[in-house]
Formats: sequence, structure tokens, C-alpha cells
Amino acid sequence: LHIEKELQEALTDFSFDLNFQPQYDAKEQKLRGIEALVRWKGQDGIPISPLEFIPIAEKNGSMVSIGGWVVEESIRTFSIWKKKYDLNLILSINISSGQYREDGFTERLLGILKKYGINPEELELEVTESVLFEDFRTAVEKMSVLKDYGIRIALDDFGTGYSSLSYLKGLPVNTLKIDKELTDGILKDLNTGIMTESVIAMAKKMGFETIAEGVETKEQLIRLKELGCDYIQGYLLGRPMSGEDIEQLLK
Ligand code: G
Ligand code: G
Ligand code: NA
Ligand code: MN
Repeated sequence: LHIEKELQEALTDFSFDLNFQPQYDAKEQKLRGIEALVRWKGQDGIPISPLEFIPIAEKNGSMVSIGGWVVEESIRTFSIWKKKYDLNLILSINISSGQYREDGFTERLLGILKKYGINPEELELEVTESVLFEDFRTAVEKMSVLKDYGIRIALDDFGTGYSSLSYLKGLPVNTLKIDKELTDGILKDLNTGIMTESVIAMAKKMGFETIAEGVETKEQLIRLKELGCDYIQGYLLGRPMSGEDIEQLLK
């Protein structure tokens, strides 16, 4: 309840912030893109994890505004870096299911891209399977429209939760993000290793790109490379960091 009240106030004085985490090519460890991650500090200045406040914001309807801010602010920031450093990178933005389902989502997004001179091909939307739950057909149609415009779509947290293989085959997504849970267990747990290997092999055959999340050790990186995972994200190669720190990396 406390957080809920503070969230309302945060919305009016916009005390949100963005961090950015780099994504790298698994083979050469060349920068592939940057994921924008929302950050929020409560009134006492203590950071509150998105894992905690996003579900609350989804429930009380404020996630659409917060997410809208994330979209415009990350694209605006990315456009500055693009000009300054002549970049050829992908910007990944997490989209909540409520945000994704909003009428006019695609049109607004295209408007923002145009405003800041970012090509649709430079943008990847990270959605979780939850966008598919309420109305599968409408959600997939929206994906197709986005994809037709050139916007990339990644399925986040893949391999956990209710992940089902049955719907994957017809899905107009570009990328599967292998969940940290799979990365964590890849060398520790026999069955998790088998699952990760199978998911990557299947994704490749189905034409999806793969990004492994939460890569923390060199051994995990080596194994993922062996399995043919395309991209790597995690503390080993780069933590979520401020815009200033990302600029150091882009220079
Ligand atoms: O980076 P961090 O550990 O704080 O992220 C925790 C979770 O919050 C992750 O699952 C991430 O996808 C999600 N998240 C981070 N930023 C955003 C955002 O801007 N929008 C949405 N919808 N989710 C986000
Ligand atoms: O689900 P999503 O990919 O959006 O999650 C991103 C979240 O994972 C962020 O909260 C980010 O801080 C966290 N994260 C990114 N890399 C690592 C990592 O190597 N280890 C751990 N523990 N968390 C990570
Ligand atoms: Na994500
Ligand atoms: Mn994830």
C-alpha cells in the first residue's frame, strides 16, 4: 500500500530513471545492443526493484504511463548516442503486457521512432509470454504488424514459467531470450543443461536468434558458445549501468 501511494507520486514528479545493459555477440564479444531497464527510488532514496513495483503498477494501471515514459526516454537517449557515436546497435525495451495490449501502441511507437530518427530495425521489444495469455490471436496479429514495420520482437524469460513449445512455431518473433534460470543451471544441473541445449538447437532450426541472459561466468559463456547461442547478456560482460557509463563503453 505504501509503495502504491509512492508510485502515484512518482508518476507526477517522474522520479524514474533508466539503466542500460549491454548485449554481446557470443563469438567475438562485439557489442550487439543495449537493453533499457527502468529504475526507481522510493522517497527514502532506496532503490525498489522493478520485480517489486512493476506488478503493483500493472495492477493499479500506472504501468502504461511508466512504460510509456521508458519507451520515449530510452529512444530519445539512444538517438543522442546514435548521432554522437555513429552507432549500429539494437535498443531493447521491455514492454509490459498491459502496455502491449493498449490500443494505438504500434502507432505511438512508430511516431516516437520517427520523432527521434530511429529505424524500426534498430528497435527490439522484449515481451514475455504473458502478452499471449488473454487473447492469443490479437496479440499475435499485433506482433505481425510490428514485425512488418521492421520492429524486432524478443520473447523474454524463455524456458521458464509456462513456456510452451506448441505456440512457438507460428510466432512472428525474432529472438528468444534464454532465461537466467537456464543459464544458471547449464553447468550445474544435468536436466537444465539438456533443456538449454535443446532450446538453443530448436530455436536455431526454427530461425530464431538466441540471447542468453544472466551469464556470470566464463564457463557459462564457453558452453553457450558451443551450443550455438548467438548473443550473451550478463554480469560477466556488463552489468546494467547508467547512461554515462554506457557512453564510456560506446566511445
Ligand atoms: O534489471 P532488473 O533486475 O531490475 O529487472 C527486473 C525485471 O524487471 C526484469 O524481468 C525486467 O525484464 C523487468 N524490467 C526492467 N525494466 C523494465 C521496463 O522498463 N518495463 C518492463 N515492463 N519491465 C522491466
Ligand atoms: O527479464 P530481463 O531480461 O528483463 O531481466 C533483466 C534482469 O536481470 C535485470 O534485473 C538485470 O539487472 C538482471 N541481470 C542481468 N544480468 C544479470 C546477471 O548476470 N546476473 C544476475 N543475477 N542478474 C542479472
Ligand atoms: Na528483458
Ligand atoms: Mn528475462
